[in-house]
Amino acid sequence: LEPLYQFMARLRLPGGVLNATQWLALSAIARAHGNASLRITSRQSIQFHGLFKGDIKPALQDLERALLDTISACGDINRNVIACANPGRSPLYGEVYGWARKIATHLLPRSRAYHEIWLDGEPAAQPEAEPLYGSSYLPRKFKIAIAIPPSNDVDVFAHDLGLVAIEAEGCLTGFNVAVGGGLGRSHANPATYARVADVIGFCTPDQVLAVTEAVVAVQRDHGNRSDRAQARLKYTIDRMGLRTFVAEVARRSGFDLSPARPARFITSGDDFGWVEHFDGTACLTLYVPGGRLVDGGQDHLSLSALDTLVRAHAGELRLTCNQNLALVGVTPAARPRIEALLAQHALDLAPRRTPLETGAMACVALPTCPLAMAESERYLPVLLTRLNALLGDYGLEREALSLRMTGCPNGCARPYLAEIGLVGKAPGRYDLHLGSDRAGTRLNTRVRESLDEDELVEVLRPLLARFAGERLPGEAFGDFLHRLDLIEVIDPRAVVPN
Ligand code: SRM
Ligand code: SF4
Repeated sequence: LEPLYQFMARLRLPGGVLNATQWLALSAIARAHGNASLRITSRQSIQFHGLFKGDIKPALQDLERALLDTISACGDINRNVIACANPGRSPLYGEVYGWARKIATHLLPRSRAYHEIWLDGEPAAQPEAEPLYGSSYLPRKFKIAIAIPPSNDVDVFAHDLGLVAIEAEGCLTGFNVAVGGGLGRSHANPATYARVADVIGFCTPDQVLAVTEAVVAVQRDHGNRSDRAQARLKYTIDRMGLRTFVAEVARRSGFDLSPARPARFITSGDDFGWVEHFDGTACLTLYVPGGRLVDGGQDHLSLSALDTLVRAHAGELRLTCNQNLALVGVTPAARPRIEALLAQHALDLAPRRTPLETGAMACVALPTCPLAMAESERYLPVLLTRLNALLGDYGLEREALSLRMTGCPNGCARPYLAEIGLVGKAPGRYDLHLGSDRAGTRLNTRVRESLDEDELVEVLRPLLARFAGERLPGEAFGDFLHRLDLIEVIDPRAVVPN
């Protein structure tokens, strides 16, 4: 079978916002053209899997009718701009979403090629000019995230450009600017590494497009175009030096950033269940195991049941960067009907799962990802059952430990920012990384290589036992490991810094 016979398509969806009609269109497209599943991604988007070649064009045309597209969701260009997805938490939510859209639009390619190729648009009459991207676009993918403290649900320091919304008296005063985050690495190439972004200053809202464009332009002109493994912005910054990079951004934008404002993150997870909004409506965040919606899957939410819920809601939806889904703007009058459907279709899984399960994330990996070295999405439920039992042995079953798994070191589920990160090495074998904080501000450390499931449990057991007995009140597992220097003593020969 020719290996590129079936494809994946990913939506461009700034801020992860959809309306009910769009959701139902996506669901219909997945059934008509894909493998009848929708996959919520770790960057607030939707992926279709199993699109055969002949289905791509009709699928993209159906998307267009729903006012959706896949432009620049992949490729060496600015990707989907992601933004805080917990609307109940802050009055800044609407404004920040507005900025995610403005930045996304500002950085869109001008080319009409997508329309010409997929939507039967008019062929371009003359060569198209790309003012920002030029003829050769960027050296590598480029990612932007906007966080609203204290929620770091977007993992703002994992992206090429992170913007941290700063509030004063309920108003958005601007953004702290962080540059050079990126998680992709390779087992075989020690010159690759995960990196958290550096905060370089503060800009006002009216400066943010200029700053964003300047950062992209410096990367366009200074990024490594001869070695893709060294092409992300994090390597450009480390090669140029942060100070030179910041000066170059200031030169291009025409102003200096002001000093960064205080900002504190406390969590990178989602608020499950109902959260009252300041405008009198409520938001319901549902736990979507593995981010996957499909009928008949034992470990998954049913796509058909969710369609029924979305039809009844008939309002806005928000995808989260933890691969979950929120119904936004539910009025008090609509709530009883939504609650009845939740109960009827058993859609509200969070109260019946442990915090370990609802906070865990896995990348897609096998069978669709061509880069996977090990299982991830399909294996995570199995592993979680085992780890739930392990936590139970020490009375830790209600502990919100963060665990993330990927099928290879590219880091698509951001495993290097989890308290327990598992990175696929070979079938059934994972590198173990330990020690991030729960706010997503500290990278973890690789402490063991190529563990199978039994070996993993064996390594974790004594650490969890000590955690249960010696932790300070409220102390998180990753912080505990650091405080007691347990990360270094697990097996010093195997500790390889990221
Ligand atoms: Fe990713 C490539 C899936 C978020 C780092 N990622 C891929 C591909 C397209 C494999 C490929 O190139 O053929 C995967 C498709 C699998 C499949 O079968 O669907 C894939 N990445 C995903 C998703 C769906 C994971 C998920 O389970 O949710 C996420 C889609 C996000 C979106 O909606 O745009 C996804 N990928 C990420 C993230 C997390 C993030 O951005 O917050 C990262 C780490 C952050 C970063 O970029 O540094 C990430 N993906 C990569 C890399 C390594 C990039 C690097 O700098 O080295 C690759 C490989 C590459 O680019 O060469 C990759
Ligand atoms: Fe594929 Fe690796 Fe990304 Fe997982 S982390 S989806 S295995 S590229």
